[in-house]
Amino acid sequence: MRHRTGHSRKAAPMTTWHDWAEKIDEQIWHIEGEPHVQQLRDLWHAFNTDPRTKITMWGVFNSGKSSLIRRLLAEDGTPVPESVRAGADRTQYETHVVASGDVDYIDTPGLDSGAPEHDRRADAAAALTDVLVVVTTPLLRQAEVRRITRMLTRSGHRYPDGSLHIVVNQLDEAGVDPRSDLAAYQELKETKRQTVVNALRAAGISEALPPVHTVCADAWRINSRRASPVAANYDASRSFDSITEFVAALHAGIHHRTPLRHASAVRHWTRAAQDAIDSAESQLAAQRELLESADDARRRIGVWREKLTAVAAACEARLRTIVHRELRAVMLAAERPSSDSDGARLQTALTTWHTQSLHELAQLASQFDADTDFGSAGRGSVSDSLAGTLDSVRSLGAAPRADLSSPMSSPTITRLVTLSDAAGPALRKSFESSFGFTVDRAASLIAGYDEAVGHIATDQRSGVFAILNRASTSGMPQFDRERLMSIPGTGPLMAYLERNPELGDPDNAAKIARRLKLTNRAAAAAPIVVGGIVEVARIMSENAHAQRTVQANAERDRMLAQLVDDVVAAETGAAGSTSPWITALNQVRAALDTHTASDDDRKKTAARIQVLLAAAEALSRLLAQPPR
Ligand SMILES: Nc1nc2c(ncn2[C@@H]2O[C@H](COP(=O)(O)OP(=O)(O)OP(=O)(O)O)[C@@H](O)[C@H]2O)c(=O)[nH]1
Ligand SMILES: [Mg+2]
Repeated sequence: MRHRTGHSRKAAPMTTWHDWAEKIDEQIWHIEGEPHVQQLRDLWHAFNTDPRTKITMWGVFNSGKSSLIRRLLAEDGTPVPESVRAGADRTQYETHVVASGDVDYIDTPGLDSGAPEHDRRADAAAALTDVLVVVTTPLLRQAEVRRITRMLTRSGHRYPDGSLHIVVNQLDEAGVDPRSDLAAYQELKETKRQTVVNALRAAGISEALPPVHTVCADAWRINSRRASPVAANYDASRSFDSITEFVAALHAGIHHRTPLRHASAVRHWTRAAQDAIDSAESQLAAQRELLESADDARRRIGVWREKLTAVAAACEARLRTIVHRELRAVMLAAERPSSDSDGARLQTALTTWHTQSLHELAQLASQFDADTDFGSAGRGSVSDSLAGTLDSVRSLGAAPRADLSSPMSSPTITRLVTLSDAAGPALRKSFESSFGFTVDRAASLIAGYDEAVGHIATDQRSGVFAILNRASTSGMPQFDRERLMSIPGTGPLMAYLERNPELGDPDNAAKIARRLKLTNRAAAAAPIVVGGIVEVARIMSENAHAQRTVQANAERDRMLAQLVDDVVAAETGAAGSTSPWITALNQVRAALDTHTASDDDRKKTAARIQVLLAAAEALSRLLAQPPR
């Protein structure tokens, strides 16, 4: 909350500047934050609660500010303190306050001495004063005029009568010695005064031009080294140095202090607003640069992402080709009765694919890592965040290479693959066309068969089966029949096989049982290991081969496509897959995401830009409509 002044809020002009200052305060807060605004409030409060009238000397170094204060103190009869010294050197870097009666004279560091901090201090003091005395010399240079104009402008030109004096000092050194020709000296004084007035007018300080005094604070520097000069010490120049007139004008202007204080408030907050606008501009430049480089990074990350997608797509396409080729080989082998292809080739192919693909991924990650621009742009986090990923990708990439001969670690092998729903019905149909009866019928047939077999002792079964298998192709000779009768528990089995000729012999029954188990597992969407997939492929192929129908072939091809999809999905995209490929791919993706996750930062930057723009604009508007 803003500090209230001692004046009643009901006083109309007070309310006006007060509300205005509060609005300025609010906008500066957006740009500079609380501590800065609090400092401004404190400064104002300290100034405004001080009942003493502040008269501040301000001007370029060596113009005679300190000498003028020494003179004013001497004229007031106030002892001159040690701190207020006149010198040929720029020795003053601090602001000194010297009390004299109910007035405070404020001596500020000289301007344009090459220390911006001094200028800043002097300008700050100049804004918070009842009366500003701009001290200059007849040598008034263009740069000095610009300096004065700028300071007045940045304070909002708010200088009511009595609050601003321009003192042209050191007139005794302007070219004419007043002791030899007073008239010529007075003429020169007036000429110099006009020169200064014209220069200020030309610089735009035309309306309400403040009084311009031509004086000698310390003619011939007589008192510059005196520790504590008194009025009498200046008697030699009193007749022409115009200090008496200046003192009179100075004191006449400070009788009504309220308008002076209001003007001070306007100047203080105007100057603060100008500073804040400048600060907003430099902050805006920085924020925009931030935004640009963020956008640039985002574009380039986009390119990397596309590269990653391309690598992933190429690898996955290659996997599809490999799996298709291998499963097709399994199927074709199945159609040649002697062949005994298994999942080994598929496993090897998958291992090789992993090795190659991870290598490609690691390469891409390295290239990304080596994209030095990301590091040099001050966003080292890219490389940092990738480093871990790279390591793990590299180790993942290396592992299959090292383990090429050892058992495959691919999820298709180590984990179970779930056949999609489509496989179930297809397998059931395939079962029916293979055996001529339904899966359900097979289930009850096999159940009865198992029950019948159960009557035979385990160690006798293979002998019994051999006889029965032989019999199904060449009939059963008498001695075989007799042997069977001699083995306990064969009766029920023989009877069962005779009652259910679909079962054929025990070999066929075992085949039916195996297919039944597989089909049921697939139908229930149960997991099937890669061996299972190979087996399914073989069965489909055998079936198509046996039937030699277009329909059976189409079914086989459909099934092949289905199996390829399942394997590829397991390796590259099945939910929850722990395939090294998926893990590595996700890690690289995550690294890219981490870098682009600056989306929030970008939003913050964009929002900050809006805040700065709005606040700077609001301040400009407030400055254009200062309180009356
Ligand atoms: N001849 C002459 N010299 C003066 C007059 N007033 C000041 N000087 C001299 O000018 C030099 C600078 O005076 P200062 O009072 O130190 O000037 P300043 O503006 O306070 O200087 P900084 O504190 O460095 O900014 C000193 O040598 C003074 O003696 C004057 O009226 N006439
Ligand atoms: Mg000084």
